Amino acid sequence: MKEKLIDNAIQVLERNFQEGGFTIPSEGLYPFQWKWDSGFIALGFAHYDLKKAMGEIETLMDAQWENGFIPHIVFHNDSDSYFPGPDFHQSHLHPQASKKYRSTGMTQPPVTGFILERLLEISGESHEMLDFIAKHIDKVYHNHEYFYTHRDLEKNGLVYIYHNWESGTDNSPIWDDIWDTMDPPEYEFERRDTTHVDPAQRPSKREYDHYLYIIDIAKKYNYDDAKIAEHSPFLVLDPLFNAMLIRSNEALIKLYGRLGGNEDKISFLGEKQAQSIAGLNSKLFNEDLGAYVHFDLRNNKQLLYVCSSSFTPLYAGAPTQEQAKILVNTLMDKFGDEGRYLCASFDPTHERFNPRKYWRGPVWINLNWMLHHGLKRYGFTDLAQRVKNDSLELIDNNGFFEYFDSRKDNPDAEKNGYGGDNFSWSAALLIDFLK
Ligand code: 9YW
Repeated sequence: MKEKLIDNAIQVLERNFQEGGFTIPSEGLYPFQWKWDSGFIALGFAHYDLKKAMGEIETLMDAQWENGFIPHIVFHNDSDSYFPGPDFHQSHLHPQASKKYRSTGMTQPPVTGFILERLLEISGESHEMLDFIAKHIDKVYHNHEYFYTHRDLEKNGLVYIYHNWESGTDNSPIWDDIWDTMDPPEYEFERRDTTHVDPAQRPSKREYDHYLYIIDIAKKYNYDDAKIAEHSPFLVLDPLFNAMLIRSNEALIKLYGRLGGNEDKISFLGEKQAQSIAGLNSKLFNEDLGAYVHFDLRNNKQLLYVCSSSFTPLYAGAPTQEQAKILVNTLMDKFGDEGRYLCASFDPTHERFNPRKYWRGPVWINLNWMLHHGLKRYGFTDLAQRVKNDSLELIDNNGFFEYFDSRKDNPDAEKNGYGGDNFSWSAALLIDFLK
């Protein structure tokens, strides 16, 4: 079974690999390069083709803006199968945007640092990979500097996101509270995603109105960070986003140490790292819920929901051992029922849970990958193994889907795989799990 699955996963990656040297997440549905997808995809390639793994990161970093920002979608190519495309986003409005590529003016979780660290491991510490890292590490550092300079409003080491697409968890029920504070215009546009995927598994038209409206506000201010922080109705501290930054800081410190020199950078990152961990634990940990939660900066309150992002600080080594135990109890209590695969993307005991709809309940393989490594890091070996086994079983039973139903006994469908098929990070992370 193992070899067959790996072969199939390789086929998915090869089919999604594009001539320009980058990989799309899923044919038709997502026809461009996405930032955090690229990181996970590189891990899959690294197990059988290091050149492609390096190319994936290189093509992403090539679109970095002068201020260190890395966009969430790079439009290397044209395609009319996705909305909103480059004409809507208009990244050129920002004076420091890439002159080489069109992109979006928003970003996604900062995975690149820890991906470089994992690539070095997978390569067996090869000289080729070390040279590659030496060539690219300063760009990732510059990206972290960007976050701490422009996105850390309270100077407590926590960086904000200004759009739900920046979170990576696009239509999480958590954002419903923010949509309640807004009343965007009714946009007229042609949805493309619902021509590829059953609309019951995708966000609603009204949700899209909110997504587009926030982009319009950002465009009005030419994607200026300070103006966005002042005017965006969506301004959130996300535990997943900040955990990825912390985990990537840790990786950069380690990699700079390995390369030698760069003491000033190591000390900057070390200082920020301590602040970010303290910030996460004081501002985003909720004792009553026993989990990390999101913080709505615009309305100055914690958003009191538990979702798969709530556990990602484990992967970053941010919680104390005591907090880690609390997190595991919450995980088992709300998500861990034997009748369910781990880990639903939103609290299955909550009324907003929907087992079929995108980020409102289904299981996602990249979140499971981080959860697996986080649990291992804190010594919860059996539970980590369960998360890995569940991920493999879901893929083995259903195929390389984008997301999966967490119910083992799902009455609604024969298939439990939803969204895009032949999805790149599901394939890539399966390879990383199995190798
Ligand atoms: C969209 C590409 C992206 C992921 C996101 C996921 C989805 C795209 O697909 O968003 O248009 O809704 O939510 O995390 O990077 O795979």
